[in-house]
Amino acid sequence: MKSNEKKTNLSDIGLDLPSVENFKFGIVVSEWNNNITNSLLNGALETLYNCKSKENNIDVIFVPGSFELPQAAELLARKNIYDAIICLGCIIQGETRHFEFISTAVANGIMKVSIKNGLPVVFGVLTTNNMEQAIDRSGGKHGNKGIEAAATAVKMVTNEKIN
Ligand code: DLZ
Repeated sequence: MKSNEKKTNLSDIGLDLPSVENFKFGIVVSEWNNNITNSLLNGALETLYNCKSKENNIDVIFVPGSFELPQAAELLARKNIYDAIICLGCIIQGETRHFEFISTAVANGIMKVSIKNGLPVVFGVLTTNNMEQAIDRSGGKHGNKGIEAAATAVKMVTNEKIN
């Protein structure tokens, strides 16, 4: 696929990526809705391995919920050993405003960690109205956002104009 073609399913960007053999990745995974986040993790790992990443260059860290993703990402960033950090989570709308608070905090928190540390910290967090939408985006009819998150990390670490 050419870079200027319209992509209707962003999981396609995982098909044509450069090698990341010499880069180190941290993947932070929320245990909340772990049926979904495990699929996101599998998609992310598969993508990194397809780009020649080695197992010992990928650290996977689990946290209780998506709210903890920015906290863990910040602690990983401080180690100064990662080229990129990928955050994977799934926040599903409930009956209260909890969803909005967590989604906003996580998105802002991940951006802050990224800017503060000058490091790609990828937002691989599903924010859906229901479980069906989450299933569709974690290996279903709308692809796997874990693949897209890893592909984003690969593109960021290999972009010579920003590194
Ligand atoms: C508490 C909570 C709720 C209600 N829903 C979700 C969710 O849909 N997805 C998710 O990743 N985490 C959820 N959590 C847990 C919070 O992210 C967090 O772990 C707790 O509020 C403790 O800080």
